Amino acid sequence: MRYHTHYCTSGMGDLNQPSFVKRFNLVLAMRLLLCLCFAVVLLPWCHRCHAAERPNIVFILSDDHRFDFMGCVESCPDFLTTPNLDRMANEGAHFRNAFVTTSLCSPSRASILTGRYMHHHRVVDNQRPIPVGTEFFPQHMQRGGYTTAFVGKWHMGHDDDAPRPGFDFWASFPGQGVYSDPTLNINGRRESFEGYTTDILTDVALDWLEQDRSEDNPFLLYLSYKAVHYPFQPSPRHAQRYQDQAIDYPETMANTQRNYQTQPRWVLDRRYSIHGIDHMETGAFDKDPVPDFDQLFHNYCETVHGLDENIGRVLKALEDAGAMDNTIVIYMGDNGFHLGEHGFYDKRDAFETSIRVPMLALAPGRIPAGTKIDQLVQNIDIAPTVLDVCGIERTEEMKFDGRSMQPLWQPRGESAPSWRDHILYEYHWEWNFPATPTTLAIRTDRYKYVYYHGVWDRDSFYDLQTDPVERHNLIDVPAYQEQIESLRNQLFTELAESGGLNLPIRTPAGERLDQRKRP
Ligand SMILES: [Ca+2]
Repeated sequence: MRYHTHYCTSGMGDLNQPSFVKRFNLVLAMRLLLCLCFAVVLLPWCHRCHAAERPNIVFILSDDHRFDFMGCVESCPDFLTTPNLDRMANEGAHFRNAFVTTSLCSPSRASILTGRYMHHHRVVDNQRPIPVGTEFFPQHMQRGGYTTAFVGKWHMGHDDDAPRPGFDFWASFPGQGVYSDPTLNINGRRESFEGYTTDILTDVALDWLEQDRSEDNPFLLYLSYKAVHYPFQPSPRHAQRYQDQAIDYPETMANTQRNYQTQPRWVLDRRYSIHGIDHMETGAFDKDPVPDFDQLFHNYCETVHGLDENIGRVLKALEDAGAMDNTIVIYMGDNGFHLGEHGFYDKRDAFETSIRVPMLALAPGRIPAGTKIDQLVQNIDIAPTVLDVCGIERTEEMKFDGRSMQPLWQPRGESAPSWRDHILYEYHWEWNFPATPTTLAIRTDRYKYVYYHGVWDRDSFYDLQTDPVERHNLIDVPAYQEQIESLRNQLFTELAESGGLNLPIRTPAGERLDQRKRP
């Protein structure tokens, strides 16, 4: 009951200089003294020694947080404030072109943990656990001497909250979890908590940081928030915070001929599905009472605000502990989210607001403040990046589709590091939510070609430079046919070479939400 008592009464309480703060402070003081003694003759040495230390990793994952709902992004709503995420961007690196390989919770989480495409890890929907025997990057870190912890939403399969391989400490819940009063499986024992889940997960994570552990072992904290997944639910202290703010509706939200005349038919059709603006769950457009779109939008922003506040608590705790100088904090979302774009409030498809994610990295001394990274990076890059920065030796068995992003933030020579010039995207049709077809896509820094499988419809081709909101599908424009064919060939050649043309048909499982509310 220790956790229950502790957290139920702590709420958003301060750390009050816990033991790990004092321990780190003592260690910091000793290091400073040592460096001072040898400063004159050994300063260059000290610097090199420090840089060679194996860093701690705090990897923070959120759910459905779109890339531009951070104050540091120009298209962020004016009223939404995210000072802690902005701080990470200002004092660290902001990956301004970060994407997922699949825009859905479980497949994206599996891609982060394995560094592999969905067609390799085989988690193609939200209904099933990851295949037994799958290797996660925290397992490699454990073998490399890291102490590891997982706190929060796992969500691969709905029923099982048991500890997974790769983590010395485990605190999680089955499936999507709840926004308040969660029950957590902590190392195999269930504990009930009272309060807002985002706060409680932070409490549990900070408590784990407090615990005594070997000075010789750096740590990995994998902190995976439930927020900001639908249905959005802000903390009571943030409810109503943004309710009176005017919303700037996306250009592609209205059901007009201009918005839909060149798009595939399924796009218009999806407006009337459970993930569409004109479905029963949204009010302003079809007269249902709750929640209407404005309410949805405001709730989302308030939930993001609570997430940001808790990320601030993590940063402060590391800072108070004096641990920030040897810790790399990475923040990202598991997929994007439309808030009205194309008539949707969901993800899954290959449109920009679905596949883009926020990604930030803060590491004073390692990553220069204000670093802006514009290369195309993806969720599959996380695993190889973390192993690289931690100096974990790569073996033959470690197969990653992504690559280490470390060269992107290290001081550059005269030329930029070589990097991919396009990304691939894949989404597998779900029996539970049939409005979005199986989708394969290739995106360069300017163009996007999207192939839809198993549906009588047209494909998509967008020029993101002249049409960043993807309103005009150019798939039938004669002038682009050569380019379209070239991208299509490249997409299928790369997928074939990677074994990506054999997506499985699964036995239907879970609830089917296929109501179509089309006039
Ligand atoms: Ca998600």
